[in-house]
Amino acid sequence: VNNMDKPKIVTCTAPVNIAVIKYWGKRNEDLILPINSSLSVTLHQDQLKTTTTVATSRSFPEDRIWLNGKEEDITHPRLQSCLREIRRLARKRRNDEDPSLDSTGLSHKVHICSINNFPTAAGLASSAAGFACLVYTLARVFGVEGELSGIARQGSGSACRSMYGGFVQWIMGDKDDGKDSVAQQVEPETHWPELRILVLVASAERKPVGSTSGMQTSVQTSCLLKHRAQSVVPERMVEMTDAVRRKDFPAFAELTMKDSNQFHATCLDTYPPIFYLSSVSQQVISLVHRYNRHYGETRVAYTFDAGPNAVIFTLEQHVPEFVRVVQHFFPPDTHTEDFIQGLPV
Ligand code: 2P0
Repeated sequence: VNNMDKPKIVTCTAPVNIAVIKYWGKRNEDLILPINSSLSVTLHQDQLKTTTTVATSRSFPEDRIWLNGKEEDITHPRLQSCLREIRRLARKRRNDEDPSLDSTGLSHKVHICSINNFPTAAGLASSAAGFACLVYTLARVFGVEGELSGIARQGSGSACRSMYGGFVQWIMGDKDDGKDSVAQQVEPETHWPELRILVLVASAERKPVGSTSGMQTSVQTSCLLKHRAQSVVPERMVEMTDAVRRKDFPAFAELTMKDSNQFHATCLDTYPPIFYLSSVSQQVISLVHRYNRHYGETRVAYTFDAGPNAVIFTLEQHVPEFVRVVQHFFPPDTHTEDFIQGLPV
């Protein structure tokens, strides 16, 4: 095999991010432009993450993709957007900056292989890590650098926030072409070392209503969502950024819980309504409030995305005790849902 025929192979990982000010609703479906800004915390690389390998070779007759070992449809419009945008930037770079760059490489087809180390589509932000990782890995393969969150956004909105570590905001922007709808780091991952995230998996099943169609119905039918996007989130973005900067846990925690609750309220205000929280989720919510009330201060916060699994924020010093409390009320090795429903009344 001569050098030209040798596949080029790059592997990268990208972590999940957890929104504390939620994204829900698009103003442009094709470009994935949101109706409000959002803010999230990106997990560490060694936790919930996607690992993606991209190989490129002149001997590949077509682009192909495998997700968790199963081949998927490469013609998916969002995948095509990401591939097209990366190849466009690669061509631009060759034309503008470095005409000596290997031009055959740009026309080579890719084989993409992506694996999550957590349940896919159970409301654990798998598309965020997935598209962030895809875009970053493709960029490395094709030698593209610079702002890539705008491309990740076109794969899945929340993916743009996983392009950065630490505390990240996705600025909604106001341009029609979406050029200003990008992610920006608010504080780096080193900013708040005491902050901890626990994921309480209430169900690892696929969610019944996907985020994309769920938020479409919400935009069409929920007046609460309109109010939230116009009159609530702008102020909360300022307050949350400030709480993060000051490492003010009670302020951060209270805003996080309120924003999760309002997001789920907009789901209930959607017609027909969408229920992502289960009875277990509701019990976790009650438990967190009882726990905080017991200490007379906000030590723990919950947030829920498009599924019943709770994401808990707390500080390092409270982790062992809170985990004991959770294990007490949700004993391991029981089917919690059956267990609770099976209790005598
Ligand atoms: C978020 N979620 O901010 C919110 C909170 C779920 C609840 O971003 O259609 O998978 O691909 O842009 O990014 C889930 O929405 O939707 C989401 P698309 P995405 O994390």
